[in-house]
Amino acid sequence: MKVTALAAHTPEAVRAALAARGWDAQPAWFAATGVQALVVLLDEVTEAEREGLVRWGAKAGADVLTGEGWALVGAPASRLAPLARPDRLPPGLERLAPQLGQFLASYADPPRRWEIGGAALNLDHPVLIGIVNVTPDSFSDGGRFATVDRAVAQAERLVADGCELLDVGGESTRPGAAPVPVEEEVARVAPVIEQLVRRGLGPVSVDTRKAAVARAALAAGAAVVNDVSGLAFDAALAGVVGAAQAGMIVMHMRGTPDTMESLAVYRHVAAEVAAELGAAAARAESGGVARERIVVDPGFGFAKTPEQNFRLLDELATVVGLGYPVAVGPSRKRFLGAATGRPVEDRDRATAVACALAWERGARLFRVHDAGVAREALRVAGATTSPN
Ligand code: PMM
Repeated sequence: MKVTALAAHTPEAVRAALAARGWDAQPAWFAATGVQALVVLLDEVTEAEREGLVRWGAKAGADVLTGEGWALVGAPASRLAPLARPDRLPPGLERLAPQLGQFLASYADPPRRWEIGGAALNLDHPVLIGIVNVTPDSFSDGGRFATVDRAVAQAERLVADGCELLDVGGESTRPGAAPVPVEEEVARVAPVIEQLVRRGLGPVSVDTRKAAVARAALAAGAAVVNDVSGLAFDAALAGVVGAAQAGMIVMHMRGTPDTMESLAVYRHVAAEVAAELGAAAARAESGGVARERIVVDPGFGFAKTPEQNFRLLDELATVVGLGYPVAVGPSRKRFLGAATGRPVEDRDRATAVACALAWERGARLFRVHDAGVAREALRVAGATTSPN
């Protein structure tokens, strides 16, 4: 007999082993996701539920670690599956089924498309989102593309480098940035969006927290609204996006750019960011944005210390577990400078590595200032993942 240790960090190795033994692609993928070891953390668990889980774990051969109010369950996905089925659930564990079921379903069959205004983006490969900042004070390229012509030239470069969506922002979100009145923000972004769409450089996204700016941007041809406040800034924003049937990026942050640094306090950053982001995405859905139009983003650098950003990057699969496509925006951020010692204008290599790591953990969209190096890194990372 010969023993081979298979790589168990994703279902790929099992899928490949089964395919090599003649299995068809679909059954091989589903079997591979079934034997994949998963760990779920349950909070707000009652004493009776804890006891029920321990009993179930002993019978099912699952690992169950518990403390007061929580349980951590580790088992292959196929063994967890009965816990998500009301007809096979052990009595007393009914509260577990809906959320676990949603997680297992999206794990085995992740979203493959993102519906945006008038089109859809295919997520079977890394999708680059190019940043077109039209703010005079953005932290990395402030002032350089502050005119329409310059913004168009930058957009052309980004598209030539493989960007499939252009994100136009007219308000800096760095700490201490001056607030921009609605009329000023519209005057910055609307003419640029109009030009980009007219020249066929779209689809275009608008980076704004404000419903009034989003409305003007959508009228100018934007197909996506990217809200760094996760619908915490302007409650009317979801209705505007929903009515226009546009796409929406819901990003995680706490507080406002001025208060966020004092709010970077977490006991378990990935779990808390995922929970808060899940609530923000639910706000989007109940405000009228269809689920298939929503992308979530953990908000690197927003209310997170460098250490917390790295922890979050490593544990990004927890955010992916929400079941929405995940976008990330590590581009040129301070935590990359903390690791490399490089100044902001020399962080595109570090950005590319962060993007590749995020792809491996399940992110599908990557918001970058310079697409050239990121595209190469993501081509390599993407080539390690076979389409399923
Ligand atoms: N970061 C910034 C602005 N907008 N949007 C999303 N979805 N994700 C991000 O990480 C993000 C964002 C800040 O960076 P910039 O000032 O260079 O645009």
